[in-house]
Amino acid sequence: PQQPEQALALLGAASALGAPDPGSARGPSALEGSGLVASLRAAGRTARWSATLEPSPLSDTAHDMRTSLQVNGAFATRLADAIAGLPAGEFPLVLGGDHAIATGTWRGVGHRIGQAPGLIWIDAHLDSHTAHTTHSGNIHGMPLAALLGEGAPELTDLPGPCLDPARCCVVGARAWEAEEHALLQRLGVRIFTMDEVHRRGLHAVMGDALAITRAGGRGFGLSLDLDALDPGELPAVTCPEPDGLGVASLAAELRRLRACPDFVAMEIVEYRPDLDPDGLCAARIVKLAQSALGRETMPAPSADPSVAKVQ
Ligand code: 4U7
Ligand code: MN
Ligand code: MN
Ligand code: MN
Repeated sequence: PQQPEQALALLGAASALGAPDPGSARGPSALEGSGLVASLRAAGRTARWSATLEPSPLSDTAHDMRTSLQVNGAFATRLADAIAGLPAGEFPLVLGGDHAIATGTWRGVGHRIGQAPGLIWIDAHLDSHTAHTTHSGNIHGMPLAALLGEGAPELTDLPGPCLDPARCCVVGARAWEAEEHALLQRLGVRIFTMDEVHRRGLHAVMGDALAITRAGGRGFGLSLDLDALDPGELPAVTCPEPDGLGVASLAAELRRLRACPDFVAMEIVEYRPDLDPDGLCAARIVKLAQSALGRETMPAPSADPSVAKVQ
């Protein structure tokens, strides 16, 4: 099983430097305020809020591409260092922020475990542009490419190993541009589109995703972009896309992670508290985190007394 004795170290990454809207920068404080730590403790885990990283105030201005790459790279480097510096035996749960923070998260995790982790990237998007192919100029559309060593040096020259494309996959994709799709195809990253999820079911797809990312490695992680979920249930994200995953069905699949001793880190990104006035999305995010990280419980004893008599 996932080492339930491992304490969860929650780490806020309060950056929206990669996104077109500043709203996701408030994600960590909103999730902290919605009782995430207490909910994880209620699910049987030891948990603490370790720290929240804020971007330097100087980086919070309008940017050209070079400056954008620099400020996002600088933030990612600080995040990678913070993760690498967590006490051994703690499990990092990183709360965004926009998805550009992933550029730092998974390099830091690799540094921690001494090897590139396998990575399941659950997202409506592919996030695999480079500075040369991006249509929007937004850095949160680039982190998977950067983690694979592709793109500008500001995002790739970080501590810790780059990812191995053979042990990465994307789940839930339904909106991308041709260039980023071509990049992942060339590198051999498996893409489980929403069409495939509809055809085969999320259970079968997640089974394949776990096999790919766990094979021959020392550990694997999950990067959860909340826009993978259906905007009908989780609208408080920067880039909602119709026809996404259901909260209940994803939660059911995330429970499988509890049984994995090689599950080494998780991140949750792109939450926009400014679009969640009643906190409904926050409650669903807490449920998803509990599903992945709650302590594995024994099957409930049978309520039927005749079963006990039969031995
Ligand atoms: B997210 C986009 F053009 N591809 O590059 C881009 F459609 O981290 C979207 O997945 C990126 O939320 C979405 O800006 C980034 C766009
Ligand atoms: Mn993303
Ligand atoms: Mn996305
Ligand atoms: Mn987004």
